[in-house]
This record gives sequence, structure tokens and C-alpha cells, in this order.
Amino acid sequence: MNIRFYATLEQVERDALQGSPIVVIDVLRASSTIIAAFESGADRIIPIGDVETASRLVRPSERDRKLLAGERKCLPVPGFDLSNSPGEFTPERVGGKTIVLTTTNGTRALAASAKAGRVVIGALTNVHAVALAIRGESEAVILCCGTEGSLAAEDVLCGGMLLASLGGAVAPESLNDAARLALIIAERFGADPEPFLRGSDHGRRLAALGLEADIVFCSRVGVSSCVPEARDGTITA
Ligand code: 3SL
Repeated sequence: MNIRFYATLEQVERDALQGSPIVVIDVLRASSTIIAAFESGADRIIPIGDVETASRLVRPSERDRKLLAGERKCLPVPGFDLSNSPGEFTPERVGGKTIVLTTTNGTRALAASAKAGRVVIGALTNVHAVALAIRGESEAVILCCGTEGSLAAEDVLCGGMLLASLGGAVAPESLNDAARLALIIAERFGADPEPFLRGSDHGRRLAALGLEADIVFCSRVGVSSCVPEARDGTITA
């Protein structure tokens, strides 16, 4: 399998991806939250780039079956049902529901991936399941979303762990420098990612806002076999 590895979303937006399967990784927190929602029985997730459009998509009369979720500057959006904390997405809150989700980077990455052949949502929690799901592909793009234009160490770690999990299926000559560094980071920190996530820029930002529980939640490796995929603007499991 040939791999194209992107350490930030901005590089992908320049390259205009078409055709290839793509794994979108936003460990803190959009990808982890999407996986948690499906683990709790959510029916589907509609990713939307901006708060206004998301709000328009859920009429007050639909609020019993359609929820508004997301964040801006890591914080809940006033009037929304849920923020972007994966622990909030319990079976009681989201079971059987449609979730309209808007986040700063994650939903933008999904929009940039719209022309990809297949769009898979990856995080530490489902990293091994994602490797199994894409193993048969002849090529794949690994997109580490980063945060507001900057590299996010936790996404690169997860990308490296995905490469490690793919193992011999990957053509080594296809790996760029970012992928090779990701593999080194995975080897060094993959066995116990929580301290690594806590020390990352975004981890420290979340901790300062009292969101340590989200870091713990998102650090759990391979606890989910759920592999959400986006198609025609909707994510399903
Ligand atoms: O930007 C995003 O998609 C979010 O995951 C960032 S946050 O952790 O929810 O602030």
C-alpha cells in the first residue's frame, strides 16, 4: 500500500485530494467524539463547517431526534445540546439520534476530504480497527488535522500508530519524512500515549479549561472496533 502522509490540514487543502481513500485523524477531539457517538448508538452525524448553518439544520420541532453538537475555542456553543467532549455522548443522550456536529478543525478536514474515494474517521481509540478496514487498499492518505493551521503532536502520534498497525502492508518507499517521524514518535510514545497527549499544545489547552477527562478518554488505544465513514456529507458507522 502506498501512503501519502499529511501532518497538517493546510497541506491537503493545497493538494486537492481526489479518488484516494483518506483517514481523517483529529484525536483531540473531533475524531474521538465521532467514534464515541457511534459506540453509544448514534444513528448518523452530519459534519458542518459553521455554527449558523448547523443551527439552521435542526428545527426546534426536531430536537427530540436531532441534536446540535460542537465547540468553538474548545468551549460549548450556546444553545447547543452537546459540546465536543466525547464523554458527553452517552447512549442516553445520543442513542438513535442524528447529530449535527460543527468543530474548528475536524469538520473543516472532512470538507477538504469530500472528493476522496473513501473517508474514514481515525483516532487512537479505533486505530487498530482502521488499519484492518483499509488494509486491502492499494493506496491511502493519512491526514493529521492539526489545530488551527499548526501541527498537532497527538494526531501525528496516531498517524504513526496507524502506520505501525498496518505494518508490512505499507510500501516503505512511499513514506515521506512526516510519516517516518510519525513512526518514530509512535514507537517511543505509543505504549502509553496519555502523558504525551497531556504535554501537547492542545492537551495543555484542554487541561487549562478543566477538560482533563477528555484527554484520558481520547488516550485509550484500540478500545473501539467502530470505523465511521463519511459519504455525501453524512457519517455513519
Ligand atoms: O477542531 C476540532 O475539530 C476540535 O476537535 C478541537 S477541540 O478539541 O474540540 O477544541
